[in-house]
Amino acid sequence: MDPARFEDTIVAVSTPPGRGGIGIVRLSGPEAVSVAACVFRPANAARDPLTQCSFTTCFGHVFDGEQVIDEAILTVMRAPHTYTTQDVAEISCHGGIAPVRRTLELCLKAGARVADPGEFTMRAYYYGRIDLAQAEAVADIVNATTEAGRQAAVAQLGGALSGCIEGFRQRIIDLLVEVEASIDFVDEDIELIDAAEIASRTSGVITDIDELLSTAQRGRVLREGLRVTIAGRPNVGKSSLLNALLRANRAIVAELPGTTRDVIEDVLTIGGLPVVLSDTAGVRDTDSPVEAEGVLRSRQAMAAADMVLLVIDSSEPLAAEDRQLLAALDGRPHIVVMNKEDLPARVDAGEVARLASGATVWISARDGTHIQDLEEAVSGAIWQGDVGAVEHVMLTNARHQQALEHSREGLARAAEGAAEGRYIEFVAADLHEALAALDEILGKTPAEDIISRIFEQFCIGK
Ligand SMILES: Nc1nc2c(ncn2[C@@H]2O[C@H](COP(=O)(O)OP(=O)(O)OP(=O)(O)O)[C@@H](O)[C@H]2O)c(=O)[nH]1
Ligand SMILES: [Mg+2]
Repeated sequence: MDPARFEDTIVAVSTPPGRGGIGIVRLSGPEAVSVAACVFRPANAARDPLTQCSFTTCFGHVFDGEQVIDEAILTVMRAPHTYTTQDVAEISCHGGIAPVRRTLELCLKAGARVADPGEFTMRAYYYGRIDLAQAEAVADIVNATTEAGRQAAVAQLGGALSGCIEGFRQRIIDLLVEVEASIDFVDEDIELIDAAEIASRTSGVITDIDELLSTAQRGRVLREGLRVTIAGRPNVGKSSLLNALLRANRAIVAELPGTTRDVIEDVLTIGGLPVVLSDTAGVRDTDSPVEAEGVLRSRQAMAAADMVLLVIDSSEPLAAEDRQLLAALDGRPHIVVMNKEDLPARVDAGEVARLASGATVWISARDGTHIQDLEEAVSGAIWQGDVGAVEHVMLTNARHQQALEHSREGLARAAEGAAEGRYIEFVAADLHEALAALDEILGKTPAEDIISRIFEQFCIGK
């Protein structure tokens, strides 16, 4: 991050490449409006982009010399109340590849340079309009594929997480002030903070950090999707269930046991949650090396899953493989899916209930009956009955989670050190470490590599 580069005027196409109704070429920097004025001429000759008021638009044309390139609208936003805090100009032309590219080239010729990915947002961060966690939320909003993911990201952009981290910071700073005062004034006759006070205040912050950390699992689900694995012995209807949930003919279904040999994965939304669903090979002992490899992969997929949908054929008595699979669930989040409810039931439902702790849902994957009940059970199990609800403050980012854990360790060490009567300087050093970890989340002490890694993931023009 070279601050001198932020004084350049940058340009980028902010709309996706390809054909569309409108294509926006966006400029930011001290020369943003004058570059736009070189490229764009108002239809009303009395108007001049250089004197155009902030947050107004003007109709006109993009010109290359005397050649009209396209009809366009110019929007001028003047510093400091803009996305980047600098002057910003946007030229909205027709969204074809040719007009947008020509407009971009003309802006480059007029003195702008091509923006790096995420550079508009990086400027907003650099000039202090948003902190690093908010900048990351911008990328999350752009990338959100589900309603729940969008909601969490918007709350983060609005400063919900930042406010919470700031609260922790202030409490640590207040404590540090008193701890450091007792270092400085150790020989003087003033009341110093004691170990019990340090311990109780650090543990108060730790409790609140833990509460925030406890949202991380849900947060990860929002970003990466819930990994749901469909498992069961051969021929119980696993592939039929995948197809029923996807409402598509994705996996081969056949009467022959051992049809699916590999893990088949697809993505869908259940109750506003992104779900990565995988169908696996039926688990049984087999002499076929290919099927055996499939069974191995099934077991791996089960082990990696956030949730297992264990399918049982309700039209048959429970088999030894069913019992083994039920036992293998072993406390992992799961739902027992009693399939083929369209056929007469021959399974001992009581025995299944004794072997599994999770919910049981009866469906027919072939006919598509009660699939919705299953979907509700999946989202309900993760959100504990509160389907799709997004907490106001939520950790959705692994970087934030790591930094919080780091901060928590520093606080715990400080409390321990105070309790053991260690030198107060050591306690202060641990508190400083806890504080520095929180600063990392907000980007207060920017570490170059972290910042460039974050902004590299942005799309051009944001
Ligand atoms: N009657 C009935 N038959 C079903 C139902 N679901 C699946 N089947 C049938 O059961 C057979 C096996 O279905 P699949 O979906 O291929 O089963 P699978 O568990 O993926 O099997 P493998 O891939 O071999 O492990 C097919 O003949 C399906 O038509 C159902 O709800 N009712
Ligand atoms: Mg199958």
